Amino acid sequence: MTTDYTEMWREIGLNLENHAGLLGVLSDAYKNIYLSQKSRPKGMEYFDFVISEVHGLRIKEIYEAKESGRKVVGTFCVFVPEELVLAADAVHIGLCAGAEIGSEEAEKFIPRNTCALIKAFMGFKLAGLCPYVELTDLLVGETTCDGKKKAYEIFDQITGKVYVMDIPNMKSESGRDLWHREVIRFREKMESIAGRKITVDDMRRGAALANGKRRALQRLSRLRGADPAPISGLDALLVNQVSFYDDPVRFTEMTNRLCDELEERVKEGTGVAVKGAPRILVSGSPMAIPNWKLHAIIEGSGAVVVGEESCVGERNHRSLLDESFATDEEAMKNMADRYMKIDCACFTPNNERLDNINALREKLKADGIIHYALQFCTPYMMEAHKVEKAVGNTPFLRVETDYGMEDTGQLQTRVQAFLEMIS
Ligand code: BJ8
Repeated sequence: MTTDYTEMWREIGLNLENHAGLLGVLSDAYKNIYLSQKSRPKGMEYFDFVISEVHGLRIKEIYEAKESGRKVVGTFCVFVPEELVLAADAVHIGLCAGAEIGSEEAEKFIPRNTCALIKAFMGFKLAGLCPYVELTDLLVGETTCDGKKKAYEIFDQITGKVYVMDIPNMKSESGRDLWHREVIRFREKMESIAGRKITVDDMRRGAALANGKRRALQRLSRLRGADPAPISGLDALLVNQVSFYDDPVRFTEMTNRLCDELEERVKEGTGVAVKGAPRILVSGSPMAIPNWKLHAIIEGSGAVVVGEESCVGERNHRSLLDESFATDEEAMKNMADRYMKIDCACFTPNNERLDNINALREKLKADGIIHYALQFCTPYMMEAHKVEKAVGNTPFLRVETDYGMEDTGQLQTRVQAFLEMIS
């Protein structure tokens, strides 16, 4: 960062000492993992810049948006209808965190055996490290896994601004009805936050923005099907992570520009790894920024990650919202339908996920699947068994880990043995 943002961080209420430590660690990790990669597309320079300003310029933009009267809404799950946030002209930020920070603070409120993702969003807040959380007017939780459900109750005691969407456990008729009503209730909540009605035109505008991002990410996903892969898994993961907090118009434009370049690379046969390098599909729990551990290990071992079957990946952008609505009712129905397609392991049964993984494996020509579950993430740990059976003869490795670095050596050994087996 070239600008000094200390005054802004002080005003927001961050713990300046802890925060300086966090930025130092992030910057070192980024240099080691990202900037050392070979043959990166030029279009990644924009994303390098975004990371260098992750708590700088983007926070300044949001701060200014707030001063101009816009609201800021933070979410933790891809179930929260982003288009309704955008329709209310609010800023939408995905708040999940991928670093082991503030765990000790978090463990004063939640059990030790809670997944790292939950500990991190609590920990970042409690340690005074997250400017995004501080700037939000509303934090939207959801009833997905038990850990999140109960953590939101505590998070509301701490922040006083949590709203929870009721997500059904089953995609039954009554489950779908419940969800439809929840989408309407969320729209009303957004109207009360924004202090005005959300019109059909507003929703069209929100839908176009959200779908624009999804189309760009779908394009990126398709391009990763080429051999040699034109972009590393690390870089593609980063683009997906940045999609949760960047300005949607700028993000879409820069991702499409990156894809233009990747199309050229595919035509020329330029790749980030040699043609024929093992191609890995990573599937499972979401990898929030800056959780790059598994990708760094896989790609550091000579393979290339060609896809993420996760919420920071395909599950977030696989389906578009049907924009052909003309009335309020149609808009609500289309939104409810679009989100009910999400194949999160919190549902029972969740057979669509198995079909989606097989389709993705074929589309990306993956040689093997690494199933990734955060420790204590019961839904994904449990579902690994069904995934392994569903992918048949495709080589499959099950990994459970957290945000810490203690198991890096052990993971490296397991991943390398897996890749040798594939070769
Ligand atoms: S739609 S995956 S974003 S709930 S890792 S907190 S599941 S114990 S994040 Fe998720 Fe929405 Fe589902 Fe996606 Fe719980 Fe697992 Fe932790 Fe998780």
